[in-house]
Amino acid sequence: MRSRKISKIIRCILCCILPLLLLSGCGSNAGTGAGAETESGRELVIGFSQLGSESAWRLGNTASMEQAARDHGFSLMMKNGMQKQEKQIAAIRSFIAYQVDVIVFAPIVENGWTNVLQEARDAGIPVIMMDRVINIADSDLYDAYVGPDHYMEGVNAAKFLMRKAEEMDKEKIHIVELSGTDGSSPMLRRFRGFHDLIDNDDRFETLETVSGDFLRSKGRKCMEDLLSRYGDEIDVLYSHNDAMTLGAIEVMEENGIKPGEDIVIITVDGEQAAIDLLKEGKINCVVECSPKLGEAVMELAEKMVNGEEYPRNTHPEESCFTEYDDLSDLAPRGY
Ligand code: GZL
Repeated sequence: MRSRKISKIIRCILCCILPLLLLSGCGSNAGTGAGAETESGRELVIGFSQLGSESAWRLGNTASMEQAARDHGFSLMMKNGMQKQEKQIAAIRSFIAYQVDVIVFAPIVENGWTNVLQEARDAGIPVIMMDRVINIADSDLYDAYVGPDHYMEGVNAAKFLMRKAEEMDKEKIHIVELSGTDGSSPMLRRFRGFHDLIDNDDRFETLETVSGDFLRSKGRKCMEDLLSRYGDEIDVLYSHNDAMTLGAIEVMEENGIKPGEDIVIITVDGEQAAIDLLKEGKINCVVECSPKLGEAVMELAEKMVNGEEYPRNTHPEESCFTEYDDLSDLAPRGY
């Protein structure tokens, strides 16, 4: 009995101190819970590799993970990959060395994860992929995915445009596209979902797709370049996230262009700032992508550790907000 108590105390100390040691020097933040026990009496430690802090969406996602870990009384050991896959791989390796109970990671890009996931598998640690998906030959190297369906987001963007085109009264509708981080699943799939519908319809022509890396600053820069190349040929902006859209809108307004009128704007995420602009008529369509994934992740982690059944894929419910909708009752977004 006494020795159980002592080992519990040691474990508690390790839970509190080791994460701090592991995190030191990497400039990231961590939400640490009390190292609570699951039903089976084990204290649950989650190693979480977040990919960066590039957008309000991402900050909302991090906050959701921290809040859910606190609610469940789990210890969350988080490392910020600062947009670098190598940093994420190093973080996952440190979680393996620490022998966390579950590894959660938001993969910055789709490729290049096989070795580190094999190492997690060899160590017997379950892995939850969160937010973005990967491209891997052996899909058994991760255990579950919690996150959106990025392909459907692209489809929803295209469906709005097809409806909008009916009232645009143009023979050809010229589109410019701001895409997200190259090689990332939201970039690849939002592109494909959109183009699978649009490219077969000769009303539409995509002038150019440029990567703004999901960053507001790059959204600005790309829009400046696009305007200097295509000027008022541009009828539509399709942007893979709100952060880039906000940057692009600033540039349009500086150039005397009315966003939402002179250029139809379709954006993805659903940050409060984008919804506000939709209500003001400066954005025409916001495809929702929810960052609030923490609760589903923690529930899954608990099931995994307790040996209960769990779903392989969990997608949050998402919708699409457009200028055709009554948004007066829309609750604050929280991100
Ligand atoms: C979406 C996610 C994207 C958001 C961006 O699942 O990976 O990354 O659209 C974010 O805003 O930075």
